[in-house]
Amino acid sequence: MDAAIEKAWWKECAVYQIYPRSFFDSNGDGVGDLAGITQKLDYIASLGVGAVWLNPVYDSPNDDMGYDIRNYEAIMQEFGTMADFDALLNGLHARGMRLIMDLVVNHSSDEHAWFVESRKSKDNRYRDFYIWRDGKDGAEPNNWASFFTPSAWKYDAKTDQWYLHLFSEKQPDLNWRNPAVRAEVYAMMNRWFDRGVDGFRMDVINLIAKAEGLPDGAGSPSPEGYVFAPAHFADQPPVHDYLREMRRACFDGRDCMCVGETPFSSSATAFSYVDPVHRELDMVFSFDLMDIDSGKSGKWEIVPWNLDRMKSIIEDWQTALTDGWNILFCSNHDQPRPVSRFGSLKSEALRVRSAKMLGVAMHLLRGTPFLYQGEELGMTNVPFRDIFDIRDLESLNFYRLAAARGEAEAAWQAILHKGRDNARVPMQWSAEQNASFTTGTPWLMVNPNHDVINVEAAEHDPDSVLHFYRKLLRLRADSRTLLYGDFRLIEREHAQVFAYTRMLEGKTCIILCNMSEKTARLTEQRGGECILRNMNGAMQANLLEPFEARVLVSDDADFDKQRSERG
Ligand code: TEU
Ligand code: CA
Repeated sequence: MDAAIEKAWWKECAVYQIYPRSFFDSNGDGVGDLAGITQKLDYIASLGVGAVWLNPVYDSPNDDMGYDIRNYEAIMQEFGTMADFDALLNGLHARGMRLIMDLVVNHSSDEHAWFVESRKSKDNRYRDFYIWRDGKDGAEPNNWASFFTPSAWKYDAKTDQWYLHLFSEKQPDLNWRNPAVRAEVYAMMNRWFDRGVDGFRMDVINLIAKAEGLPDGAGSPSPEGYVFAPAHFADQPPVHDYLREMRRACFDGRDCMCVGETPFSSSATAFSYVDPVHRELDMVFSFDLMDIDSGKSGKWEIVPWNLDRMKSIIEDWQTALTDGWNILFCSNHDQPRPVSRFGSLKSEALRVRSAKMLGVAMHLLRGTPFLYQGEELGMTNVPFRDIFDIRDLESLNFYRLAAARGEAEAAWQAILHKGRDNARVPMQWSAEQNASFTTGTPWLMVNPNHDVINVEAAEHDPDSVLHFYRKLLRLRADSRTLLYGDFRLIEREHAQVFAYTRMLEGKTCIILCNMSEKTARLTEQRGGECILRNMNGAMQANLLEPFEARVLVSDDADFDKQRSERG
């Protein structure tokens, strides 16, 4: 069996994503920090994860919460010191866990020394570290919209030119065509590797090459008259050249995990990045599932998601990456909480059951599970009171523009549903004040439901999402069938059930998830021993209770052996 499978630690472990600003505050300033994470290392280890992905911790003015880096090799003052970083890294390694850093090199902060120099003059040696162009007829060089602002260009009077920023004005895009930029980035990455980090999650890495000549985008313009043009800045051919160069310069010879965040990539394009022949990246984050409830005009146009589409997306990615490897996730710092989005809050019992079901549905697929902090508690979206509770510039900019068009209320409803702050409120440690996240004033409000949803309560509740997630990850780790088995969709036409099998050398696991609030009748009897279920009570072979998840196994000697060994 092993001969047919290319095993790797980063395929077998689960990864826990920590948003440091909101994980735990050790010094009472209301902002999470590295020392706070170190204080929680035993909790993190107790989840059964093999690695931690830290959102950016580098020096930053925090225009985009750390995704605007001012110094790639200094720690953000609010998060602590490099000594705090080393203590966290050593603490993770001492517990057999690895550390994955967030690498944001499509753009830097406009306060980065490179950009401060670059904007000084057209002949400055750093001028070409960024993308500067003359205007056209007194306006922007092209019609591109940015993710966060109407135009993707900002005029700089000092040199009478415009610079490109696909995100905020304080996030100028780096010019990856410039070999000096690439050399600086690779050297910086190698210094972090030499410090002991175990890999990188690379922010929007498929956007680092822009189309030759920066042509205007086609398609319907935004209300402000700009066109969002990923056809000209996503998955451009030079990205492969840069990633292969990066692998040679940084990854080769190292036992590391390097994953890419690749918005807009199709599963076929994703495979071109993770194809084992070149293995530019080990795996990528897909957006298809995260955009399942986005309308034509983007994330703020909320449309109902449907199960048939979810099934076809998952089957597409599982199939396309059969010879590659998938990241399994439904939660991160940019996305609303999955239990609010795909589960049920109709009752506390259904919140707990549907949160567990979503964990089974996602994390027993073929790939590496990425859990986002609080997912293991079934944390929910937040009842923000008004726009003044919001901190994320993506939401604030969207709201301001919508309000100017008289659409404030519709924008507010969209923010409540899909604003990124939903996932960024403080981790809920207890029912105490501020959920025991801080003894100070939290930088972002704490969800009032921390009185019920918190780590302390979950530890004392054997039926909590937390205990279930631990079981789920252990079950996966103990079974080569769940780690490396093939994926096959079953119950394809079922309107309520998402189900699939994982098979390896005649051993089969059947994963059954009723994603609806009604009892579901399976189309065929599903035999086998039930080794995991997200609820107690009588179980009928071909009926699934609302939001019930069930894992069946057929004569899989692995489980018997592992279970008897574990006792
Ligand atoms: O996100 C990239 C990205 O595509 C997001 O803008 C996403 O589409 C949007 O947030 C959905 O609401 C990465 C980081 O994860 C994000 O936090 C940063 O703001 C962004 O890049 C810029 O660095
Ligand atoms: Ca702090």
